[in-house]
Amino acid sequence: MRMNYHVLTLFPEMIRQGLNTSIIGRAIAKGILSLEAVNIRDYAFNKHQKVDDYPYGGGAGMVMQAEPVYQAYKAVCDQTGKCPRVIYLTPQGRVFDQELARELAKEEELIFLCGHYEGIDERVLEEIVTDQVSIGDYVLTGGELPSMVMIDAISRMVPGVLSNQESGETESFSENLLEYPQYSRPEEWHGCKVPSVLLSGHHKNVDQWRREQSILRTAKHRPDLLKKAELTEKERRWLRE
Ligand code: 6GU
Repeated sequence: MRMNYHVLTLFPEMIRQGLNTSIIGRAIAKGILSLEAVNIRDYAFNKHQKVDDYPYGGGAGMVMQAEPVYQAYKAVCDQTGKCPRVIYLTPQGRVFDQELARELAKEEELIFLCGHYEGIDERVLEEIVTDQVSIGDYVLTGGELPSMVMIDAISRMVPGVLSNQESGETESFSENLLEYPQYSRPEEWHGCKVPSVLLSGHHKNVDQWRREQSILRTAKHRPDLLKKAELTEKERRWLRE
């Protein structure tokens, strides 16, 4: 089943250029994903193609008007014959994580609504938005980069997007542990040697070392994740030592 993304934006080129390379570009070329960037400006209802206006009540900046956003949304619904979930990218939303990526990867159509300026008229948000999502606690100039971040994370959970070789990674974060360190040739670089266990050929020892490294890294950099991670009682004791 193909995943069809529709991104409503004032900067469609940003979306097309940002997602046409690497793994996502390859999946689009293979037909596992489709990506449509809808220019909200094409649905402006005045001859100057203006899509923003001053905020009622005053204040700085401009507000994106309801009608062009609504018409762009309606065009996607008419074209697909469905009314897909609409994800509005906003710092006010629920913070995006791997669990939400996994959930959204099960949909067949997704609409992303990218705001700009001081935001979008609340009335159209109330009428069409099903999910408000933020990608973290910092402020960006628009929803385009967050929508691309979400599309990347969701797509790698869609069956067929990653090759067999790549798909070992689909489970990594579900364990709530950070990745172990990786090394490649040469054996010594700038006086630093590759950990000897990785050269030993003992697969069981390699696996155990990697597991320990993952746990240590998580404890050091993301102790919050460790609470959710599934560690054995033995591993928890070892970590306390
Ligand atoms: Cl979704 N939008 C904007 N403008 N800034 C953000 C964000 C979204 N998530 C984090 N910062």
